Amino acid sequence: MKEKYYITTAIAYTSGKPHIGNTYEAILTDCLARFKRYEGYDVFFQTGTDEHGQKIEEKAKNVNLSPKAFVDGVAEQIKDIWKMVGVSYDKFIRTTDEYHEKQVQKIFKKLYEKGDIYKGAYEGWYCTPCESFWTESQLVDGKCPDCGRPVNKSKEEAYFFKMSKYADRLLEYYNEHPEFITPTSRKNEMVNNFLKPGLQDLCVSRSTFKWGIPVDFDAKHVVYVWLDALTNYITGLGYDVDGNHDQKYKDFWPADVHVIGKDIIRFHTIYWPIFLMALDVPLPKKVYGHGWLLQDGGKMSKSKGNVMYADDLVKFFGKDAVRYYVLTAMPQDNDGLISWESIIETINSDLANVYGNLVSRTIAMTNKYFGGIVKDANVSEVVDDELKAVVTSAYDKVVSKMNEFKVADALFEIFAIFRRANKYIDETMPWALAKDESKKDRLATVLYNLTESIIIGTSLLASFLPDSCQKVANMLNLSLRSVDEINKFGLIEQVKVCENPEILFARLDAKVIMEQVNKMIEERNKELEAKQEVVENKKPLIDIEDFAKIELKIAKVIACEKVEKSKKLLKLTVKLGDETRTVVSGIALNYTPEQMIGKKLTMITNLKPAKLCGIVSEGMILCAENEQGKLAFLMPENDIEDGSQIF
Ligand code: ME8
Repeated sequence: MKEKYYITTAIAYTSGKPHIGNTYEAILTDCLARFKRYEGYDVFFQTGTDEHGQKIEEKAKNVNLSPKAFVDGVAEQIKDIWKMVGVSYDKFIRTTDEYHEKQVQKIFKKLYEKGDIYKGAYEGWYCTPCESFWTESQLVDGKCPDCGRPVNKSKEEAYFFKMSKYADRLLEYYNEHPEFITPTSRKNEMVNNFLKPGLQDLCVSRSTFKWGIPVDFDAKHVVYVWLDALTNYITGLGYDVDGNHDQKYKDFWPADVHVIGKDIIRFHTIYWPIFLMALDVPLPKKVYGHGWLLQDGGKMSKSKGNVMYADDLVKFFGKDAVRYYVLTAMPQDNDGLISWESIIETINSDLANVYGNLVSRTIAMTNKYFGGIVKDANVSEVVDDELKAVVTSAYDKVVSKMNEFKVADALFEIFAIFRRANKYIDETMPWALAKDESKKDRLATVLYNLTESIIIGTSLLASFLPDSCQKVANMLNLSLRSVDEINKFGLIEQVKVCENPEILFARLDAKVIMEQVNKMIEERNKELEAKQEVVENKKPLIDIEDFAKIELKIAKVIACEKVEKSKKLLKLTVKLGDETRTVVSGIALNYTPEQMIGKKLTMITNLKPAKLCGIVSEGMILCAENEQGKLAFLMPENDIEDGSQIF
């Protein structure tokens, strides 16, 4: 029976479209999963979305959607992007899935009944308009970091998890499993910064917002995100608090590895194992914390039009080129850099010059010299052994790099085959052999060795660049080589390659591409600015009761004069049925007093009186204004009496 292997990504927040940094993690995990499948494991690969919390509730409100409708949209968008970059997941879990929600409620209750969760109070600085708690250090100049308004010291009832109870057991687990946290350098950070100073209890419920899984025995509270989010790794397999687990859970838990970013290592190596200890569930074998993909040396920010998204990149360069770039751009343990220019450079140097060129040259020469037939004529030379040694030693090297999550290094080992094969072409000079009829057999062997090298390298590369590798195999009219045969050089008996090979990775003209990219960024920035304006001008939704507070009536202008000392103001005397009032209005740049006389206008009649340039204004005239400052009054469409109410 195949050995089981369970691998997961973090679940992405559904606060918006994921950028290339988030997508990197899905691509990385996909390569690891595909390679394990290739090695012969029975792999279960889970990814998904983290959909609850106040931030998401707010985002939904900003676009006038219910939180569920909002996360439905983003989850679909994330699935589309994962598909676009070829993420071969077995399960996409959403924290709004009914099964997950039910289990989280049961987990919460179990831990409460066990005494690990208790009711306490969350203390901090509270911003009433934002309904948010902040710690002292989060405040900006003592004010709310979101809206800049004053905050009050406040307390909120909340449930807490007793983290400290399990600290010693966790330390013991670290010591017994030195590779639990990978890279191991991150372990010291956890021990020294969090465990040694003493673990703080973790807030696991909130009552100031609604968008979360309700605590079923205390309706005021929703489960606060990490207990909800982390448990996805077991609920996705069908873990059941009451012990009626699905077969998947029995087969695949504990996870072989959780692949996550460096910013959330603490949650995965402290809180997650402790939750599991409290539930009496075995701990995952490994947490791998990868570095971050950074743009222009800094963090990606969605508020700038230059943020890089996988779908744009795929549109410009294709799926496999994007996969190749992000995987090679990330050095082990450190952050990687991404820019449009460096992607173009990498595509040209590695994919077009090294791999694509090797494949197209080999196929072209096979067609030219042998009518497309690859067949060994057994005329070997010493240089062949060097090539074969590189090709047949690659698999073991790749496995060892992949086991250490050094994916960029694994790719380097595979490309060593292609580099060596290109050098082999230079060394053997097939075009020279072709000129000499007596060297025809040697030429056949050279092209045979090249084809063997390509199909072995391509089979190894298929976990990383699945589509391109399949295309290469098709062009060679060969199957990708299975793991049992990956080190066997010389398996092809005879094959006829395709006549007109497709160009796999065309060389890109950086200038042309960058012009297109800059145009796209410019347009994107314009769109963002326009959206920003809409958001800024947008007012919150109001109830009909709010609207009913405003009294609107038809007012007829019976007198009008300029306000002295003011360029903008006119003083209007208006008639509202039996009543006469004075209104000061900022319309003098658009209308003369004479133009105003006799007009029937819309007026707010219950505004508190205000003094403008010494004149008491007893209401407000409504008018529309366009971007150029042009005004238009709102006037009745037939001759209705002044004083009429507007509803
Ligand atoms: O953290 N480069 O979700 P998320 C590489 N919902 N990886 C990056 C990155 C970058 N520039 N930016 C983010 C969350 N990531 C939680 C996880 S798991 C139970 C809950 C990584 O959408 C980040 O480190 O903010 C994380 O692993 C993943 O993308 C999702 O981030």
